[in-house]
Amino acid sequence: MKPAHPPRVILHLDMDAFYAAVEIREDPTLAGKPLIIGHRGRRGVVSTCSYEARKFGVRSAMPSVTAERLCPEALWLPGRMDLYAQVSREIRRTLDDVTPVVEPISIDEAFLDLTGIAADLEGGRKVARDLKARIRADQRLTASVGVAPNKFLAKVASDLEKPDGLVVLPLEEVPARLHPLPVERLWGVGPKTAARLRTASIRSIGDILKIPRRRLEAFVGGSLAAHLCALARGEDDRSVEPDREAKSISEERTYSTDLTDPDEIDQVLLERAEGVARELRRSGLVGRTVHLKVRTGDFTTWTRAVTLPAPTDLPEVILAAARRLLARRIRLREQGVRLLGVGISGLEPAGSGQKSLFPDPAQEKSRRLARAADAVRDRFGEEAVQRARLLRRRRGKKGETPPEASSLPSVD
Ligand code: TTP
Ligand code: MG
Repeated sequence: MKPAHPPRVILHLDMDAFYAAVEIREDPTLAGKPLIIGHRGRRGVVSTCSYEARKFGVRSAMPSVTAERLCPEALWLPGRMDLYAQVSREIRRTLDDVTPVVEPISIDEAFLDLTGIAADLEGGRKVARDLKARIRADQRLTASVGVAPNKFLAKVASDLEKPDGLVVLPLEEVPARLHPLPVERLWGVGPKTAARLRTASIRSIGDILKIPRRRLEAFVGGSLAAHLCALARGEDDRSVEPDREAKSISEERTYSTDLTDPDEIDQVLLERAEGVARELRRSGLVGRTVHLKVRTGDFTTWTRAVTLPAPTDLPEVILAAARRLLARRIRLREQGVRLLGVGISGLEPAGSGQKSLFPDPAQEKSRRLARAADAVRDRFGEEAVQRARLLRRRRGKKGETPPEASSLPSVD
């Protein structure tokens, strides 16, 4: 008898040493050499490097001075974002030929849902092989691909045999291939949680399932414990979310009681900025024009917008722009706020602009934190990760009603 639902077949693709590989393609004399993409010097950061440079310990996001010390003979290139973005778009078209269900994660990474296209994981392997061959033929670049019954395992699999890997990871192989990996590989485990887990002698993913659940809960709390155990068993039911052709992303809320306290208004502004930033990151997009929409108690609606010097997906940057609009371009007088919305337009794929190539370490840290929080929120919902600022907020929000069908205020 056939099962009611075909088995899920999820593919994760991640290009190998992406920026460096594109540079080597453009100048084959670089092949086989330690190559670092980034700016040298005290303020520089490594974007990525060739696998030859990795042998010396050089890594993405490392300060350039450290990389120079580890690998003095490395060749350095500043990077050409527009070229990498162009290659990324071309690869995306190849992925679109496989299935319409493509979820881009970053400039060189995407999930594809092959359910219904491949009958089972072995069918997925064939699709993956063809896809890699096509990328190699069209782009002269290698990709590493993982095929598994869910996103988490597919992502783990694509990383197992980098570069130029193709790993099919069925549930049966979870003990052999997933359990030996360090706990940091689980979504939602950052350095802090990893350190806490180490005090309980949990180092590998398999260790998570070895200690009594109660003890694990005592270390990381109940919901994170449940999440980690599910991942350690190789379970993950999130779906591949194809990116909509979004022209803008926005979030607004109407309040049954007008907000008057400036602190409270600032806090909801932060919440909306965080929501918009998170949606940008989920969609692999950055945006350039920040919009603010405010309806006051007397039903006057203000819409204001400002265009940033560079596109962003960071909540802090969106919040700062929204705050400026609120402070300088809207006169609330004694009117309370009945509706508040934050939006962003001028969207483009993350990484296609000039800015994100050599980010300053503070922004990079912020982005990393945001991504880690995204991973936990994806699993547990909005409340799972809240910035300290949001937590301090009084319990019992003021009669917040569900978001209106978001209409983005026009640019003025
Ligand atoms: P990654 O896929 O993380 O790295 P990679 O493709 O260079 O190497 P790997 O074979 O391990 O996948 O990131 C893709 C590109 O994004 C990378 O080539 C450069 C850029 N990038 C940065 O600019 N800064 C960073 O900190 C990271 C992680 C990536
Ligand atoms: Mg990559």
